[in-house]
Amino acid sequence: MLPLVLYDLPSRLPSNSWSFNTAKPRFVLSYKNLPFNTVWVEYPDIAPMMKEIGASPDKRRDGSEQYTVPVLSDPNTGALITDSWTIAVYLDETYPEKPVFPKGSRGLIRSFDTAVGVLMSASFGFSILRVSEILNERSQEYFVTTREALLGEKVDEWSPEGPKRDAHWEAIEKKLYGSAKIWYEETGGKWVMGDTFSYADIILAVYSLWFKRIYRDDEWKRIASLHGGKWGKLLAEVEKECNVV
Ligand SMILES: N[C@@H](CCC(=O)N[C@@H](CS)C(=O)NCC(=O)O)C(=O)O
Repeated sequence: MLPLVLYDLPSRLPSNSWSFNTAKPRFVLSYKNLPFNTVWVEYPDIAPMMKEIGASPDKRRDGSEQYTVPVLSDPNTGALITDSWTIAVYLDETYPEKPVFPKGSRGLIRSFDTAVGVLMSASFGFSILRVSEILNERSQEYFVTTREALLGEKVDEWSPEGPKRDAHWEAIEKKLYGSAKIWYEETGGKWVMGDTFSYADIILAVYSLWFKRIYRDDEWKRIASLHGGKWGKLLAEVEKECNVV
């Protein structure tokens, strides 16, 4: 089998990868023991490179188009796929061993993916401030400029120390607490689907990974120790299940 190719965003971190969107296919590939290589793409290079390889743009909620990563290329089938969800579905259909969508669960997990994304945006200003600090220079410039335009605020107004950042922390702690309680305590099992591991667990774990990578050590410790240490433990358990080092 030829190795698949995952297009991902680099950073200054020793681990390089940091994005939750690209971590989703990374975890699925590892879970299924599929060999893959990574092509690292800086933000300003995403659109030109994706056009060059013939990848489709992602559709935004307002219908406009944007080139994004993750993109997955599979030389075994010739497939070239944009978007973390579409990639997960492709991988489960093409390589059905060790499914990440247990029978009948795909529709629900699709809604779960959207819901968790909305939930995690509670700390948006603070999180993207930290993202801007770990990117390489070219990506950093692109990221700050595009996000300043999106938010209508300068980078130093995104989440300055004080009441605004405190509110971001309060929001994220509240949302994470509720998530852990509902999604894990309700099922009574190890995973969102009880005893069955699924893509839903990957969806949650990649946010823990994101916090761990982009936040400072003391900030990650604060997240990891919430709700009996749920977020730290969840990441470790999903990494183990997915054979991610
Ligand atoms: N729906 C997409 C979202 C992907 C996405 O937003 N990717 C970001 C990186 S984490 C991106 O490529 N952004 C391009 C840009 O900001 O120009 C997915 O889940 O794959």
